[in-house]
Amino acid sequence: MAEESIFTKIINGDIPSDILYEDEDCICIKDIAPQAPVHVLLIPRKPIPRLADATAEDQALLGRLMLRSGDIARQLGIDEAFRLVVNNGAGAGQTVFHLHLHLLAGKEFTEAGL
Ligand code: D5M
Repeated sequence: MAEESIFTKIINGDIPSDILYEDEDCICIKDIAPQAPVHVLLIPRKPIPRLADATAEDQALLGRLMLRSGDIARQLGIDEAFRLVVNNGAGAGQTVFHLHLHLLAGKEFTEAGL
């Protein structure tokens, strides 16, 4: 079996974390190394390693994650301007191989990167 990701450990409560939001599908935590004044991670409980590993079976889950990101942005008061980022693969900067959406806001974004 593949080793548990740090996010699975957080989801299981094995590593303490400030959970801002959670439901049956996902949790939302503050990023430990924020790249913007607001930087949270939306993490599905299901440990899909990379977006490219998601299958048709995950279609509804992926849709719900997108909808949740809008809800969380509203809760955080950043729904007028935020950026949603998914890094897929080490070459794209992915360091934790458990799918997660970066929700970033509070600064001016001028290009496609973080
Ligand atoms: O993003 C992985 C992100 O996960 C990166 O921005 C740091 C963050 N991270 C790593 N460990 C933790 C813990 N323990 N709490 C909160 N945030 C964490 P990637 O897209 O894989 O580069």
